[in-house]
Amino acid sequence: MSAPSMTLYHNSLSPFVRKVMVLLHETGQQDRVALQDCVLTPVSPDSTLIDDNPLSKIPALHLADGTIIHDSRVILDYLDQQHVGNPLIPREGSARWRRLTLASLADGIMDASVMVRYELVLRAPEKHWDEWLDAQRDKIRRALALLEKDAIAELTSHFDVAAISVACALGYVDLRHPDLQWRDTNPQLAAWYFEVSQRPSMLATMPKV
Ligand code: 99T
Repeated sequence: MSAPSMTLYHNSLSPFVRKVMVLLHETGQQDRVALQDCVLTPVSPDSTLIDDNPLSKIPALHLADGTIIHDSRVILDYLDQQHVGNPLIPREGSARWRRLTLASLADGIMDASVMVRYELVLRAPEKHWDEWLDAQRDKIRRALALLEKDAIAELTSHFDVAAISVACALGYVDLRHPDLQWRDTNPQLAAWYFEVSQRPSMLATMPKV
């Protein structure tokens, strides 16, 4: 086994990082990447990361030649072009736009979930903006309802960028917002998630609290 040639700014609690890690596992590339752990929030940036990503957001990927790639969508695209197996992001055609749109919906669930998390843990309780929190939670609920109604067959068909992204979004909702009890209203999505959670790539990338 050769030494890792890339470094990934990483935290196991980040669903965006997890997408990258799951893709690495699914495509057999996990040994190519060294992990640089970061602990950060919007109000406490990571000083090392800032040199590579002025936004101080993870994930960011440092390539052997010094090139920096972010955000998670760009990293997934890059890594999916570095292996010889079947692509996990369709290269062209209507499948490409559909699968990327499902992945984008999942990213939106992550974004809203992270916003809620930051509001709840970083701001004093008396400053919490309840209307805004509810609006973020509504985004999550609506996105999950759409997946339940329209996307189960597509998610089941193969474990690609769309399915990886949805699985990581659900894992994060479970981690940070179990109060949403999303399984109660989305039983098919819950059954699908139960199945894919058993994949080695998902088991190997469980958040370490
Ligand atoms: O916003 C910040 O300054 C720090 N936050 C992050 O870096 C989060 C970590 S999830 N990452 C993103 O927001 C990346 C979003 C980007 N569009 C992408 O990569 O796709 C932290 C979750 C937690 O701690 O609970």
